[in-house]
Amino acid sequence: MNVDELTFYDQLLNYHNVLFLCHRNSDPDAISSAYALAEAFGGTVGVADQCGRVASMLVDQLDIDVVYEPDPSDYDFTVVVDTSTRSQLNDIEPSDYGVLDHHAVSQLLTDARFYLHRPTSSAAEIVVDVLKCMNAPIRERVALALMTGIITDTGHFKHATSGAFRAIADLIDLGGVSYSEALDLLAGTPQNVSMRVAVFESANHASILTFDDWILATSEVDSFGAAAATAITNIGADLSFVGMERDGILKVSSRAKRDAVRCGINLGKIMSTVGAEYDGSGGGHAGAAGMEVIGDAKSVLGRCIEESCAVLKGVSRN
Ligand SMILES: [Mn+2]
Repeated sequence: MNVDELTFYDQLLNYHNVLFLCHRNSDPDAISSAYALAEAFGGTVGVADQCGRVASMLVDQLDIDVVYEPDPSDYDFTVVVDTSTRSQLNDIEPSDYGVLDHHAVSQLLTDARFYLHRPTSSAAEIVVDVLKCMNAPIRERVALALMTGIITDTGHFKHATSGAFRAIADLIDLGGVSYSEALDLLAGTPQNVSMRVAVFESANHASILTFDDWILATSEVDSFGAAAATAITNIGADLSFVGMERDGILKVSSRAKRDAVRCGINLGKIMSTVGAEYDGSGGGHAGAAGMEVIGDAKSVLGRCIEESCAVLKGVSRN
């Protein structure tokens, strides 16, 4: 059952000990959404395995209490936040759960008791609407966290909708914080040398295909696949697909420029289609998505390129 903010709020009042569960390798959007909800309703922030680099910094700086690898049976109810595929929860399988999510394709909705799902540019925007409908006071730390969630999930507003700007304005007004404070918080994330090396190497080894006016790139890395995919589009590719193989599982991160999305590319769909062909699953947004499969990297990346070319064939970017 898809519910609105008010019903979501009403439903949660039925429980006393709620786990707000974030996907593995949690990002600021997931952590800040779970944190804001846990503060507003009372409850616990859980993370399927670990936080990513930026989210770890948030947890540290804002002093957020997090339970890692929680057991849902220790709680009355679980709300899965900002998560589109089951595999993102590792082995954690809540039996009774709700969902708050913004991903276009979301596998978890069918079995949920209720869900608040809208295709916004960040989950944090939906949380802002929930807090507003509750008339909940928004503390400074919560406002700052949610701002970083919106800033990072929209790629510093590159993929922002009007709703993202509205949510930021609400957080400034209701939370009593400034936008620059959120930027300062993000700037405090330590630079990771091995990540930068991995990103350079992925660009160095990338295979580049031009198709009409489009540049499509594939590469393989040992780690930091998502950062590599982002970097490869930043230096000129319209579409990037980066494979990362570990323990027999191939993870693919993909990114698309706005132009490609405007011309019909939906990476969430491509990841979902190709993921199913290779005994795995995939999903995400039109411009940023991922999958986990079992298969040879060259062949899986090749299928991603084929699917993309089928969409772009004959499409003029003007
Ligand atoms: Mn998100």
